[in-house]
Amino acid sequence: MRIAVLGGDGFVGWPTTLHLSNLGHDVAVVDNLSRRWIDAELGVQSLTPMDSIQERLRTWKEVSGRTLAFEHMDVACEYERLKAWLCDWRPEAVVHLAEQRAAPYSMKSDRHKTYTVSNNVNATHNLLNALVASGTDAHVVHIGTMGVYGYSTVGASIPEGYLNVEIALDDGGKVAREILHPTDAGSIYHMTKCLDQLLFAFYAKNDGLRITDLHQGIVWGTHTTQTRRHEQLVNRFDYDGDYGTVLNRFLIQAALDHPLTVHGTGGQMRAFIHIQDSVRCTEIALANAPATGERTKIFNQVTEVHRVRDLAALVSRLTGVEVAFLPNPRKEAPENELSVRRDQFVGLGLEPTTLKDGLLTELVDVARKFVHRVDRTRIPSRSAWTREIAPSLVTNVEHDGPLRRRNGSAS
Ligand code: USQ
Repeated sequence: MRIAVLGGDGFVGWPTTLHLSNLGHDVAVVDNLSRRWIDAELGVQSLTPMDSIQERLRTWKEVSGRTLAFEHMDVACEYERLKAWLCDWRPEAVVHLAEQRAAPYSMKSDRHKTYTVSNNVNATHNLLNALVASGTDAHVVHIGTMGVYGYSTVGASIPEGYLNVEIALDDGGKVAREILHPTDAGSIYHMTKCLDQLLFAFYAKNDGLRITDLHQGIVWGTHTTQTRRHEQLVNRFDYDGDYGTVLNRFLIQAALDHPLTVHGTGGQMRAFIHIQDSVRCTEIALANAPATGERTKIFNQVTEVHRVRDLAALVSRLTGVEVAFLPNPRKEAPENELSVRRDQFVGLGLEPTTLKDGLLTELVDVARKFVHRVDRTRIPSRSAWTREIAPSLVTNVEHDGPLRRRNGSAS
């Protein structure tokens, strides 16, 4: 299949690209390299030493004999170019990851909110619009988030995208309907993924676009089988307070002997998936496209559910590093329950990598190996969800450099 991976230079995009290329697909990476610019803006770098995209492509060709096309393009801003490129390259599938994916980054300031909304929503809409306008019948596989549902429960597992409801009629009767599960975003970033869902529903209904939306949990791990094939193919690993996700952060903190930074009581329950399973899920989704005219297919892309403080306790037990309970920079429920349906991927052959199997390898192969590259001052999460929360972060973390404050909000 001819597959375009939009955002193919990112944390999930790069291993996805290699995985699909290795399966024999003809793959093009489309990326504006914004993640590299954001590293420069934040003054951080990936824990793992990453090469340029051109070097990565050259190395892949050397290792696998397979060529990857590369288009340096901003799909959120260059609509006409995107349309022309689709006409020219004619993908049969598009994997869409061309979105700003960090919740804390999206909440840093009003500028970051505006950037995240305009980048993410325009990228999605430009893609759908250009597919229709160019007459490209490509299956769109979008990497969405579990965060569209929110993380609360009424005691029922979260279904895969759609909810059965009964509506009371004016005449006293009742009618059954299946609706998109209501959204409850916890950050501007998560909200953009909620808006994406509405765009998908519209374009599937109006134009018959074939779309799959993958509601992914928190991805942990670094390597996949393909990124391990050469040191220059290594995946990025974010540990900083904006882009580092919770379990990967705990692992690098443990390697540094830095107290594990639990927000609040750590009672937050979240869904997780290993990076190897993430790329496998995309492969499965591509092989199971909806038919023209079918509604958007939605999968919950998660393999395990854990509470943040339990993860911290697990890493602490493995390494002897202490746990620090810090003021929470986010506006989120201090404690929640989470139960998620995930039958579809397992039914289609996914064999999950569990924390039990992968955690130690990750600690030894990645965190301890590259610990010398860490800037400890980048570890604290300084992005406050509200002005009221910001002052509590001043005393937030040990081992910290000076905290800059702007307009009453920490940055
Ligand atoms: N947390 C800590 N300590 C830390 C970092 C995070 O206690 O040092 C807590 C947060 O307060 C939050 C939970 O851990 O309650 C998860 O935070 P996270 O940064 O690991 O994940 P999140 O911001 O939710 O976003 C990540 C990805 C995003 C993806 C999402 C899936 O960055 O792209 O969509 O996970 S989900 O969480 O299921 O919505």
